[in-house]
Amino acid sequence: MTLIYKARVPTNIAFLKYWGKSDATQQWPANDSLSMTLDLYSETLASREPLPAQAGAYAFSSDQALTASEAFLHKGLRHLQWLAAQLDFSERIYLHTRNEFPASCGIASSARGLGSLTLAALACWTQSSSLSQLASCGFTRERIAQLARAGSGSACRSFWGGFVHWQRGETAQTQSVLPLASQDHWDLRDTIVIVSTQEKLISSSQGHRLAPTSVQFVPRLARLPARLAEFQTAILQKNIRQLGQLLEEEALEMHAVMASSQPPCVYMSEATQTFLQFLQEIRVQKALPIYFTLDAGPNVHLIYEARHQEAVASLLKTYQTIDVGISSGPSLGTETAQDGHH
Ligand code: 2P0
Repeated sequence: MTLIYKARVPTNIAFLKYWGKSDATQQWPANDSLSMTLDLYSETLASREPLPAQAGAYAFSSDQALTASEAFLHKGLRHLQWLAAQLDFSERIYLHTRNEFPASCGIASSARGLGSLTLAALACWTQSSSLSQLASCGFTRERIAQLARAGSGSACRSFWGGFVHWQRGETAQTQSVLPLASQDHWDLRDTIVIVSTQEKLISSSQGHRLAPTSVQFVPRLARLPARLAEFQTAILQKNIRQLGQLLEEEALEMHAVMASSQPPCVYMSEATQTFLQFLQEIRVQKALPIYFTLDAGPNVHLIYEARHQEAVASLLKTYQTIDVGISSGPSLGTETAQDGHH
């Protein structure tokens, strides 16, 4: 019998965006960010025994890639090796990550992917079968989030449910992640409209490096503290119109920084523009409070209150969509398998 540690970590959508780093080696963001944790997960299975590779999944050992096909392999393997060296865990472990929705669909999967990889590896190395057991081994949620951050900055926000604030702090060492409000606070939804399933040409890490070359980067940083306060108020007061206005302003500003970087990174496509025009029209016609935000890609996230779910679905009948609610955060458990098979 093989004991398998199973970590599920959700993704998140940034309301206030992390775009640009003050220090890439210490993974220190140039600004605070704020996100909503989404009910869309990556699951990583970890074991001391080899795990069979399965279609659509990745498997790693601490020193060798077993199967993989995408950029995630490189990022994940590098992170696993970094974790082992950082924490002095030399035992070889096997990991197998799968995304609840295919990563090939162009949906940012690095926060949940790197988050679940980190959680599963730590559970396996410390033989912890729950989050509380991990905490008693010295791996509190805060510490796990900080370790995951090294793999992918946005992953640190995925360790809490609801609405989450990543504070950059005064120094790289004093940055922290704080929950702003729980998943029960406000029943918002995110409908992701898939306008393109193409892999992006410029990785987020490259994009972060280019951000400071935009003339709009420094003026943006000056505006962000005030915008953060407004976002916090809109969320705490559940003011959807204020939230919507801030979301759109922020998403377009991030894309303006991207597009004015040298060289430019253009993540929006013609299909994105066409969809945003369509959204503007239906908003006028139907007077529906539905707002958009964007990630580092062409797909559109529609944020709205859950009571409008049916109306949104009927408007988007001809589009490919993923409709998600708010997550309560990660989970950790164990299962057993015969001879390393599961
Ligand atoms: C965010 N994004 O706040 C922003 C908005 C994309 C657009 O964080 O280099 O994969 O691993 O820290 O976290 C995507 O970047 O970058 C991202 P690294 P990450 O969600």
